[in-house]
Amino acid sequence: MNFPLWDKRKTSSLNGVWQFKFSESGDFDNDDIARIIYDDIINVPGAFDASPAYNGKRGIGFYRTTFTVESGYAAKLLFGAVGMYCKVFVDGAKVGENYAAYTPFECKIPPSVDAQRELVVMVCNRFDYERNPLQEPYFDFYAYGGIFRDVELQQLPDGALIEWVGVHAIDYKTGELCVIINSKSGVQTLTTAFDGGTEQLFPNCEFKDGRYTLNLKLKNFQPWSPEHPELHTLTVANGTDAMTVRFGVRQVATQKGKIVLNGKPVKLLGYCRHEGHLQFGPALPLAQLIGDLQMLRDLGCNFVRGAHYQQDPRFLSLCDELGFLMFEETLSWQAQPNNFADPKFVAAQLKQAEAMIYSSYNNPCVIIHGFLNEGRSELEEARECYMALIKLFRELDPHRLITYASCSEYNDKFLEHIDIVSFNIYPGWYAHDRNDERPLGEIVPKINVLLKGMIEHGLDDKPFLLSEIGAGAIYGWRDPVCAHWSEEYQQEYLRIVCQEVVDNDAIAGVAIWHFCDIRTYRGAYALNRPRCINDKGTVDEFRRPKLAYNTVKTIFGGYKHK
Ligand code: ADA
Repeated sequence: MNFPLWDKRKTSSLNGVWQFKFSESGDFDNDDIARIIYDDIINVPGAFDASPAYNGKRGIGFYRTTFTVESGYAAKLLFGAVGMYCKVFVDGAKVGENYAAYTPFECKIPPSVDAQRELVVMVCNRFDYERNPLQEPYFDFYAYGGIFRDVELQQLPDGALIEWVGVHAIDYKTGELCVIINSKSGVQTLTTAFDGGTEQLFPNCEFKDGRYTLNLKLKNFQPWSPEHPELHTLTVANGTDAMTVRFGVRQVATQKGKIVLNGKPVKLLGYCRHEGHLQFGPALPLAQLIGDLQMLRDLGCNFVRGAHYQQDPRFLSLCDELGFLMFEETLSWQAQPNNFADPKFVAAQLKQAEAMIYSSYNNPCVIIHGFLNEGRSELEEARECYMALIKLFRELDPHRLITYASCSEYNDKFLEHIDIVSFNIYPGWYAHDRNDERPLGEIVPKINVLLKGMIEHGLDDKPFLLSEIGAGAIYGWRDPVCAHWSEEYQQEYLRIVCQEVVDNDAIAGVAIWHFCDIRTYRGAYALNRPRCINDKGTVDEFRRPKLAYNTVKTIFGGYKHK
């Protein structure tokens, strides 16, 4: 079941078949949606440009459906994710817009005398930096268009709404919790209940600036951990509205170069994972989300880095249930000085980061928050943006570790401000020595140079994470000379990486690049991406295991069924 639940709102899913019109030349500024003639149907959620009829097309997809809300009631539409950007219209009037492809957003719908309402979403997948500074054509993953994730309708009760509830553990041993509730300012009476049990009453709760904080104590629990992913629910009600969230009691910290979960060091063994599939784009069916985690579990992983954007909330929910640890990050790829100098870019980064913090606040699986993958963090021009993001994460969610995946090594200017030093490195793949026919010997020395650097730069109290490392292999390409792109080369490569990570105490973890093959550039940027696919998956785009699969599994230890 997906959380949160709003027990007093009439909710319904708007997923399903919608009317559709695709326009290659459509004008995103033209709000006259009454003129649209819908000549097709499409699935929601889904990426229209991953569907056979509109594969690879860029333009505007007009989506139309109807819904009902009792006459006189206000409502809310909750969109899980719409890429690349969109405008939302109800009964012909604009009720919202969104310019961050993987970020959830909501639109408030005013009451009407008519129960039947019309919903149109204008979805554009054209690169347009002015509107959408978060996605650019040079990114190494395909930018899809469509309503990617669930759409939910909520009919709202009259009165003060409970907008958000966040729970975090003050003490994972005693079960002391801090509960933050966002609602209307003023005095309210609240009730709370753990796991659907006895209610506790809290009269005279004074909400200031729309927020009230309660300290509660959960009894009879065990801390959440990969070995024991125990989850609980908390229902907060105010007479008018009620919200149920699911959480786990756990604490994450760093200590002497280790990541520490509930007081014990944990080594992170896992993969970076784009949410992608050739047939579905980023809108994966539940069976695929579960299938991906079954494979990761089978490999012996306990860790996923969600690259390079917020992953499906259903995926996070499954990670909570199965006990995976997550590095969650916002959408960005190799941001440049022109981006950092642009207030529009910085504002968009902060906005999506804030939305990510609120939406996954209660997922115990998320232990690390990240941002700006491979931004130019070696440049002074990047400082303002990095520092603003670090400040935001520290203020809104001080209970998680923060990092960013850097490719600047020790030229990086901001490592001292984050909790984990995370480096993306590709020794032996984008090899230093291009004459070497088998540059696998570069891998371990490179890791050791970086580890030495941690001491030299006074960073050795921080954990060291290999946030990316990997090699490409084309599925089925076997080669007796074990050349680049062969399954054999990737197998050898990952054997060395995984063994080093497991054996070397100074490495806090690895997120191998990458779990599955994924679609990327179509233009000439793809000249080192055979098939226009990033082939560094340990499984291919249809999740068929390559040779390296069993090697990683043997070293990581595989999964032992309980
Ligand atoms: C980078 C980047 C990834 C991917 C990878 C690669 O480190 O962060 O998104 O592009 O390189 O495959 O080369």
